[in-house]
Amino acid sequence: MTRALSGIQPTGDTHLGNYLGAVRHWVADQDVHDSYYCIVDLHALTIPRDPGQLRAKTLETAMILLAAGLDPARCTLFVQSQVPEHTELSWLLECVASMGELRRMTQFKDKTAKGGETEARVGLFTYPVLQAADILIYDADLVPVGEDQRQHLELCRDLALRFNHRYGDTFVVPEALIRPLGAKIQDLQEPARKMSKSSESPQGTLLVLDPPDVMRRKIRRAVTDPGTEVRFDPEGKPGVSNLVQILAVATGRPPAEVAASYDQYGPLKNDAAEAVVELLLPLQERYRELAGDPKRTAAILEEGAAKAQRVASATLARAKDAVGLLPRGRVVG
Ligand code: AQP
Repeated sequence: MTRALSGIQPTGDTHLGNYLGAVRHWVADQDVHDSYYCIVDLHALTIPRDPGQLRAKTLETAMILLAAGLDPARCTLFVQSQVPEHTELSWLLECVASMGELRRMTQFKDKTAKGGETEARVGLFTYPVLQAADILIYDADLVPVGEDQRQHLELCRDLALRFNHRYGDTFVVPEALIRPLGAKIQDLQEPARKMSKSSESPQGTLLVLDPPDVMRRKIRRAVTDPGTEVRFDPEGKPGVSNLVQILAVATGRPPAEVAASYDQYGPLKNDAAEAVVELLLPLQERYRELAGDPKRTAAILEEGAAKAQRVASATLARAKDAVGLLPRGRVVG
């Protein structure tokens, strides 16, 4: 069975982009692949964060994933920092990665564009290597992600190939699994930018836990484009195409067919809003049940971390051996 691995940051409120671009596929993939999903809390430390909020968001994110349909009997769900092997492997990979390739990461460039590099945390520069460790440590064949992660996945593959070339076959070289539809949901107020947990656009970010009326309002107030024609053309009509895409994914229809059934923006917005409400209501109901019993989720995460650690420690031992680190208690002749 192929193995899949993916992660989500507890950096804020889980949104429609996370759900359509990643989480819904994770749920479907559980029965297709040996699936590992982690809440990547260490990545959240790359920018300033309130400790209490980070802890709360980590648990909340786990509950959202369970509410979306992840089933601990069919996948392994865990918190990254509870499996310390990730950070140890990350060091080995940092000693394989080059400054030049990390400097090319567009997310680093974007996030340091405002304040400059000097004040940026070193972790913001190196976290794509930790992400590579998150993936390689599980011998993952596939990494289901949204479009924004394509460059990081390329880096992960390069590091795996270079490590294998330098030290002998150690890692599985993974493939990014980016589905054509829903992989890039745009901000509802700024359709040129992707919907993101860390953006400063509350009206542009539709949260999976938003009350139905708030979801409806956000979609009805979504920024559209000049003219009145409804067509799926993400370059020429980014706002309308975003709504068409959301409705297409929510209803399982091709975007061109969805676009062809509207000749005004208003009805498109109404139908997109209703489709999203219908899509997310079951998740919200299950979330409320889970939120009433946080110990249940903590126990699932504990079990997930133990299972993940068994795989991670074996891969880490292989990698340490490959680079020539002396194992404890062993004399090498
Ligand atoms: N807008 C999106 N459309 C489709 N997929 C998306 N993903 C994220 N945004 C979109 C996918 O969701 C998974 C989890 O990603 P994340 O936790 O990095 O989400 P985020 O909203 O991007 O979080 P942040 O904190 O705002 O991160 P930055 O600032 O780095 O963008 C991934 O599979 C991702 O592709």
